[in-house]
Amino acid sequence: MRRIFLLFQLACLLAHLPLSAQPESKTEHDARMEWWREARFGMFIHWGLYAIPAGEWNGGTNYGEWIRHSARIPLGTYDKFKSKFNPVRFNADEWVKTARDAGMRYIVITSKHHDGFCMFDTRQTSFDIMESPFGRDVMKELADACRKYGLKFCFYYSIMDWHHPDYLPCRDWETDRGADSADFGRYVEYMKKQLEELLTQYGDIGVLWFDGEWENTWNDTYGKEIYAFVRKLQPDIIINNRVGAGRLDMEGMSDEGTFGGDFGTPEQQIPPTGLLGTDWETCMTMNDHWGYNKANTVYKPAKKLIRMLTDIASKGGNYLLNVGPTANGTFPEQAVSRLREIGRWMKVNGESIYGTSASPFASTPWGRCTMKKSGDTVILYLDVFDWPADGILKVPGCLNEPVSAVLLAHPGKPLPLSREDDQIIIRVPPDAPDQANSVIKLTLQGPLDLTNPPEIVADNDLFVDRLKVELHSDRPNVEIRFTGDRTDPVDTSFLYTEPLEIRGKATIKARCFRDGKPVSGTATRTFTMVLPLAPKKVENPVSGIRYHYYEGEWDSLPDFDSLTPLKWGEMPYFSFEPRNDQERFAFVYTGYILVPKRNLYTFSTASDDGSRLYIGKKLVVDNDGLHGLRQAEGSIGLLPGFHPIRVEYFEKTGSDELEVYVKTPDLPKQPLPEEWLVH
Ligand code: H79
Repeated sequence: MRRIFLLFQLACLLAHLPLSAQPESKTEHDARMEWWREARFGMFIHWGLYAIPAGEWNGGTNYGEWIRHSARIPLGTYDKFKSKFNPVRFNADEWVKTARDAGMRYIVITSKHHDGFCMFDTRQTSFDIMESPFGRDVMKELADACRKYGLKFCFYYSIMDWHHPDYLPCRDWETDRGADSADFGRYVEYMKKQLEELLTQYGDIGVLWFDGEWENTWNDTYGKEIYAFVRKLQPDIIINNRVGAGRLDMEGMSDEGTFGGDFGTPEQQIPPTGLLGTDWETCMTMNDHWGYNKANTVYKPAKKLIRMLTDIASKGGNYLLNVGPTANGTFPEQAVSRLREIGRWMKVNGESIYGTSASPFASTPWGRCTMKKSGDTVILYLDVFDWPADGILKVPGCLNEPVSAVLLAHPGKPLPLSREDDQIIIRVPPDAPDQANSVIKLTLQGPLDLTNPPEIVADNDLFVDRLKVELHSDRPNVEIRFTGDRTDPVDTSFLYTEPLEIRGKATIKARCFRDGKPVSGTATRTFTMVLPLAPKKVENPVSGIRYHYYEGEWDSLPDFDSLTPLKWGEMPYFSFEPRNDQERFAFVYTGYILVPKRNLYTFSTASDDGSRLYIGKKLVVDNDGLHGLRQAEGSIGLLPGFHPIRVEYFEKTGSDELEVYVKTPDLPKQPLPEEWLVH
């Protein structure tokens, strides 16, 4: 049976359960996450047999840690790298000191990547470093060095394994590993035995960083089991979201209602804004490869890396920056020099990174901002990327009394401060002390009092009959006044005291006032009432839906009317079961949904690749295009009864997945119930 069925039941079960199998209070969770949130900056290390070919195979030079897969190297050929692995210049102390001197507080290293080679002493396979000429347990040496220099030691572990005889799926090009005798359950047992070794042989481990979870053999049931297993062996450990199966695309966050571990993992990208209330960590390479590639000598400049670290901290995330060591056991020179430059910057400016929280400003024209609160004092670290030519730095929209400002580069020299309306004016020297990021530490008398507009909070911009709207501001001593007639709020406008109930199209404008004077910008949000669609008559409905199955190669959903389906029929729920091939196929599902009451219905699809959902003639969800698991949603008003539904889906290559969800103002997001589907 397809994974969607499993997920369907699971998502219902899991929706309101805490992430771990053992119940954990928020206080306990915060305590477990504390060192990680404080650290903000870590080193990723991708090291394995792939360092030997160093990215080159049969004339191609663009390979990395995926080389066995991308170049389709036979198992027997790849295995021979084991007898060549002899990194004689490896020195654990040197690696750890390089990370420490760069300001990094933890190291995450590949104990096993997708190629299945184990870089640690394992009794579960002979495909490990102990059987190489080197024969030393580098993980033990690194664990000891991390302890010595005060860094947290953490393991990366790939779920996907192209080497193990029981791992599934096999690739169609694999000749020496057959699917017939493979047993995925047995593979999971192998994983558990290895995880037990990793969690008992090397002392306290900071993070278990899973990866390679996206193939259709992995699911949230396994994810939950492995998560609980790991936490049982080391209760304080932190586990990334790739232990579960709900990660959406390389943006790295997990889908609502799936099993998301302890933090999200954006890969090679930084979220455009902070992600409120979630922990996340951007992992990134300095050049274009994770594993060592000798031809790829262009690295991001240190200035760019420093600004990325700052950008991430200003959005409340961690930065896990990768190094791909060579086969002789050294870090590439380009990586070392950049780490040294970052270290120089961190030595001066580290306090603007460690233990800070996200910027409280909506925007900071000259750069970024991070924040620390202690008692009645608020410290803002102003990360100035664009140094003001006139020597005047303006902090807009801040009503707090400034106490002091200094450049972290010259902590002994206070900078002159003044105020112009809601702007704090800081006089700065003519030249930036740092080309990447000059940090000004601005100390304020708390609590924070920024002129950010109040928040207008509601489920949706659309509604059917009525909508609850709340206005929020966390500022001290303000009242919120609002209008519903598109005029700007003044000191005599309606005073907000309790949630509003909207019963017709309305534009709400809201603003904060203190002593009769406006002390914020104005927030605006428009709400639209929609007419719910009338249901259709359906003669003799039977449960399930119709499907039409197509084959072809597309980059977006085709015009199905001009195509001939290869198969059609009925099925109980959206499934790929009837397909002939794992790739280059499409399904169109049609039928009716029986909705229970007059309401606003919000549908969403999570799909890889594209999908669309229509109710009647209206396109409600547009999630088209070639992409990894991605989600999109849309809303429509419906009267109780039968409504035509049409879901289109296509898959080009790689993973395939389709999930359809529904929510209403009184129903949390859940897979579209099977009982609603008829045809
Ligand atoms: O361990 C690193 C990567 O190997 C792993 N995650 C990070 C932390 C990763 N797995 N998959 N991906 C990243 C994205 C998928 C990339 C692919 Fe390809 C595109 C796989 C096949 C096509 C890149 C290009 C790898 C081979 C060719």
